[in-house]
Amino acid sequence: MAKEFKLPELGENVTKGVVAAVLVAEGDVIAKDQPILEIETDKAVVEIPSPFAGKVLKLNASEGKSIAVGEVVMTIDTDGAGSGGAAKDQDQDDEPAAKSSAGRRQGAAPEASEPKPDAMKKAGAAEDKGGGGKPQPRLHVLERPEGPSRRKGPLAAPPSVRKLARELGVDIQALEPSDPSGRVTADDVRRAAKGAGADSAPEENGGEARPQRAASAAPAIAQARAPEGAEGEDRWGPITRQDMNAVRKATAERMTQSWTTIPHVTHHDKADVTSLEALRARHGKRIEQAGGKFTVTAVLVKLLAEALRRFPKFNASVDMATHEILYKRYYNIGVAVDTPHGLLVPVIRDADQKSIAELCVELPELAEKARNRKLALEDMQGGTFTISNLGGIGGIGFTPIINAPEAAILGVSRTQIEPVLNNGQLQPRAMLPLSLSYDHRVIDGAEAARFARWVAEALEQPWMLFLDI
Ligand code: CAO
Repeated sequence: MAKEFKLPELGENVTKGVVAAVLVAEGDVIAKDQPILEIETDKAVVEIPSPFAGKVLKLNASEGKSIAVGEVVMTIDTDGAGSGGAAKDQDQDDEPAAKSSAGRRQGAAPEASEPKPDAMKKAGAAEDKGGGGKPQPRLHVLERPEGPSRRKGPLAAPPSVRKLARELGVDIQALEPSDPSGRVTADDVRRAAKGAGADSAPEENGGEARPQRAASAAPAIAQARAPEGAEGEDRWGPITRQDMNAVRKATAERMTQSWTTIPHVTHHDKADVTSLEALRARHGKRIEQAGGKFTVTAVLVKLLAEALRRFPKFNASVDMATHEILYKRYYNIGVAVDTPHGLLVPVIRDADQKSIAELCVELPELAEKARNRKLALEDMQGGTFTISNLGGIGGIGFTPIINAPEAAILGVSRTQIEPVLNNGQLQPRAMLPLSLSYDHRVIDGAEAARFARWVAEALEQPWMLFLDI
């Protein structure tokens, strides 16, 4: 009996992906749960296992092809394929990948993180649409396309490429990827296995092949490297034309979607964090002994969870189809993390139920996970509000873009010692700039000003948290 297999849901707000690798061919007899494709989405490579055993009759996938969720990926003949009847019984619309992926996990590559049943349940419960608490396919977080020059952490490669590297005895981390995204391809691995150097044939994507990275290669030199791609020229001079990879495309699409559908306003304020800085200096060591880092970001996560409870619109989503505002009664705070692979936003769940000390431990752990590409897609889902702290780098303010379907995002810039007039006296105070972008369909300016003031005052006098005012 011929059955169609459609691309299952890949995660919240993910409607399509690009085929990163095809792992089976037409005519192959495959087992149930055997991986058939790797699909690249905006934040992960998702391994898609087959829900059926049988013979692949038709494969509607090739590397680089874009596939939408729900589109037919393959047709498979399940008769006499040794499926023990299980394949025949399973309706293809019945979340096949989710079921199959559970089986696949047992053979998971060690670098991939295991979604915990609890976390999965919570992640599902946290979604208002689409997720419905269903388990997701196996996920591998992918490098963001900053380019190899900015890389500080380990290289990313899809599971099939890692497998090939293992088979050919190639150390992936010693490679210099030819793809501008910094991702290692099968060709990089094969070239390294052959011992090919810089004079190898160029990649089909136009990227130049390079030799294996010497262990001592100086990152400073890499940072000066120009973007790679096809050389050409426009009216004014020479240019390099570089293909956006799927990750960049998806990021561009999501940012455009948010910026063009949500009427953004950014409200600016400043918080006097002089006392908080003194507190951090005084108790930083104790938090370190507990395995954490006493940071402004961790304090903000806690304060914001409380602020969101008091200002429910900032913890809401808007549904324009039904003209409803969906107020969430859980407080999951996303934190933008700058990683060598690009921007990732892991989510701290139930931040309201955690102490600042606990958050001081959890936040660096999540950031580390993000930097090491250990985040599962679920770790980045179900957020209700996002914080983006650029203060460690610099700046006096910016316009953060709302992480839809959330209603607001808090941008934080660098704390500066400023002269502040206090009772007629100029005093040096540590001032933290706050940039609150909000969805003006749900939130009005006065509400945003009150919200930002509450956060600023709570940073100035944290004991406010204990007063119900
Ligand atoms: N003002 C001044 N200094 C700040 C600061 C601020 N607002 N915020 C952080 N810092 C300092 C910290 O004190 C720390 O200094 P020390 O190393 O001397 O202790 C240093 O910057 C690094 O901070 P951190 O990373 O250890 O800890 P954090 O909790 O403050 O930040 C995180 C964590 C994940 C938010 C941060 O590492 C990060 O990735 N920020 C970038 C977020 C980003 O890219 N946003 C843009 C999104 S839109 O494209």
